[in-house]
Amino acid sequence: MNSIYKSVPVRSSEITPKELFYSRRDFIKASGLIAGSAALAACAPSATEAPQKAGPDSGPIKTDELGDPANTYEEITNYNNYYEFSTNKEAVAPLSKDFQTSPWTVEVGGLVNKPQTFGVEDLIKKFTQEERIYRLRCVEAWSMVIPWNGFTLASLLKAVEPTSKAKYVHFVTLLDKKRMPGQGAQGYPWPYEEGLRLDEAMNDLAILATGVYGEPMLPANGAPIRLVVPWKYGFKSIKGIVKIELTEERPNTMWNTIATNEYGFYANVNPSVDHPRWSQASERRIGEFSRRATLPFNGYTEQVASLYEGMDLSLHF
Ligand SMILES: Nc1nc2c(c(=O)[nH]1)N[C@H]1C(S)=C(S)[C@@H](COP(=O)(O)O)O[C@H]1N2
Ligand SMILES: [Mo]
Repeated sequence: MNSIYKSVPVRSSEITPKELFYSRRDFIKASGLIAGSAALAACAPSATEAPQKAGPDSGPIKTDELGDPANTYEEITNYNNYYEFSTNKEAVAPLSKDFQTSPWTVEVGGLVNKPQTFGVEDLIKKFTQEERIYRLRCVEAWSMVIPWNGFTLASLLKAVEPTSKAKYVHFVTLLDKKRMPGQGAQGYPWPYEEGLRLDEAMNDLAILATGVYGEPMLPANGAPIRLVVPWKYGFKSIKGIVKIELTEERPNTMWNTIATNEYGFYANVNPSVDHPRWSQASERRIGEFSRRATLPFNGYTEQVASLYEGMDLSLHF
């Protein structure tokens, strides 16, 4: 997780969306430049001239509630953190493309009255499906805007009825070295595991996602089912979930086990608490060329700040 300074090459896909293409051509015409690849590269969009982004269906541009355009489907599905496949963000998509995501079950148990194992299809049928356009802020100081499809984690938790003893929710990724070649890497306590406090898990922003841009989720994004908690650093949003367990004790999380002082349990996006090795004050939105300020709770303060009342946020990184 220390490759933040690695530059991301401009993909042809960042140039192809027609809205972007035409706006650049207009600029080229206006400035009297000759259209060509060098000229196109030279007038890369700035942060003030927000690039227009299109989805796989080239339908209307989707934006988040702050008005920021969603990243392209290309960007979202080809620049990924998924250490079970590779630590190289651009290698995840090719290495995971044939990963079998069906059949797939999620075991939901622990301190609940109604433990149950669900097929992913059943979850999609049973719970109200929604689109949520969320910012994803990686702890490595890059971000994207992603239109997810999924359902609230609260709806699933209510269905299994947590007992009064349940205080936390523990999530576990599939463990299968044959299918997830990155799990052969030494030094990681596989399987990937994550956790939330029960009240965080019940917050309406927390979803289990099964799709992106209205398409079934691809393996690179965590298919068939992954968590999305947009006010926390990206590593909390665990992919390829096979088990959800309600517990009384705070669960282990893989990144906290590896580096306790770098990746806390809470991991709420907080521009005023730096990572020990880099600043968290700003971020690079994938597809943009200048940095932007990181927002407290990744811009979701209104929805989540009450969860942390009375906590010293400067300590809970
Ligand atoms: N199982 C698992 N989940 C994971 C990861 C991982 O390596 N393994 N990486 C995390 C990190 S660091 C980030 S930033 C997000 C990236 O999600 P995306 O590739 O869909 O953008 O997934 C998170 N979930
Ligand atoms: Mo991340």
